[in-house]
Amino acid sequence: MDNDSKETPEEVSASASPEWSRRQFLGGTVALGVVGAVALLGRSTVVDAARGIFGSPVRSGRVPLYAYDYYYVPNYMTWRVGDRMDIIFQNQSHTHWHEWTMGRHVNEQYFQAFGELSADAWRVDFWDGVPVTLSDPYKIDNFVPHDALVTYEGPRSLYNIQSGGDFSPTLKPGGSLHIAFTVPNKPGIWDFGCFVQEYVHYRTGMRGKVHILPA
Ligand SMILES: [Cu+2]
Repeated sequence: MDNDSKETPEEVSASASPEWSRRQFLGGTVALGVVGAVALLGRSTVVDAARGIFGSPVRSGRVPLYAYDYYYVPNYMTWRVGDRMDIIFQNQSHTHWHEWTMGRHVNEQYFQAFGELSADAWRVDFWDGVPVTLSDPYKIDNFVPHDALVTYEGPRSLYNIQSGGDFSPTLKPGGSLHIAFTVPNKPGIWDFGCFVQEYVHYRTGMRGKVHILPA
């Protein structure tokens, strides 16, 4: 390509034409490859992989977590063991209920289930044994503490505490909840997700990851 500058305009147009076509072809092939990868892996997986390469800053203190139809912002976070977290969970949807659960090894056999799910979504619930303080409940549909050690600020009736399933605050449209805790000594990659409407939200992309670094 160093010779291009020495060519006359006529020669450039004559020689560049096939090269351009080839580049267009290659570009098209790469684009098809990316589309194929997205179709195979799902959009969120590709995004996660990219962020895994480039890293993300360690979050602590007040961190907003937004629920939309059907995704979270952010969908990837890095925490550090021992750090104090104040997750402000907010449902930005005007029409849908959303929850926030976190764990490992989703029970995929329930993906085809219909109606009520009686079992836990995660085989391992991140919140087991974790002290958590809930405050500022607003438009809470229900809250399942499971095996977390929960302190409730304000009237318990506002939380509509239920039993069964994983630790999961479920918010009505426009709802919000302050979830305060110290990151427990559970380093590694954790998944979070919303299993509302028989896993449809989760399967549609309403999920994310938290990478917990050792203290
Ligand atoms: Cu949801």
